[in-house]
Amino acid sequence: MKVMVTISTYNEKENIRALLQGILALGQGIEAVVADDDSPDGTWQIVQELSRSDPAIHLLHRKKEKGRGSAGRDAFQYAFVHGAEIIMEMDGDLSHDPRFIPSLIEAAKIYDVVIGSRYISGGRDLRESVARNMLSRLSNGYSRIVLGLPLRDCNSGYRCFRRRVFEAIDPLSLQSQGPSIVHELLYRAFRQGFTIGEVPIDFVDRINDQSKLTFGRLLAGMLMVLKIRLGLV
Ligand SMILES: Nc1nc2c(ncn2[C@@H]2O[C@H](COP(=O)(O)OP(=O)(O)OP(=O)(O)O)[C@@H](O)[C@H]2O)c(=O)[nH]1
Ligand SMILES: [Mg+2]
Repeated sequence: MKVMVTISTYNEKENIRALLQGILALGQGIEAVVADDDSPDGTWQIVQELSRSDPAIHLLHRKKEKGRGSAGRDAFQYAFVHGAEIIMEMDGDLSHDPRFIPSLIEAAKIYDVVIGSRYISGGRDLRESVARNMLSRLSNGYSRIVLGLPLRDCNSGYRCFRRRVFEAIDPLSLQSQGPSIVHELLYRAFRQGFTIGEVPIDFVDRINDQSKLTFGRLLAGMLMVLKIRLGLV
């Protein structure tokens, strides 16, 4: 069974090598697709170098378009057209540990969509900042209520999809330019009746470099969730 893990990256040079090595070390023939937006720090060069010696690593070096959403869209599309039966996504900053990949894949035997969840029993948000932790919970509660999803972690970007999800939802039809692609895809999968399960993960502070989250980004994200609910996205 072909499994492809998609990772969007922007300035993750301190993290991407260790992440890719962690994925390959799982030793299950899992392939990785990195969609990088021409990161000024040269993240894409590291991935390019690794991809030359390992055919399980694929680089999408995006120069025309920028954004977490469209990068995710392109990576899903790549995995889909390359025949992946299981298509995963995770962040590229080591806040998602590859050691949870096998449990997500295992749960995909039961569910069409599997969420790596901080907010179910056994899942943890281990970030140091209590404020960030609280903010994430509030923002997650908002997403759950606005989208009407009977799920605990609606903001998680650590997820696993069976191929059939993308047979029903064309990756190229995803509209979000930014991080709200997480909600757009989840909401559409839910509305189409796909089964969705959650497995526990630990979510940790991004390793190396500064957080890119700002108050403005948070508000923009909340607005996008509302637009998704209203069918404007
Ligand atoms: N290709 C691409 N990837 C992006 C972009 N913005 C963020 N990412 C990547 O998307 C993933 C999630 O973004 P993060 O910046 O970690 O978002 P976050 O976890 O909400 O916030 P912090 O980790 O606190 O900064 C990471 O792998 C980022 O490198 C972008 O504009 N383009
Ligand atoms: Mg992060």
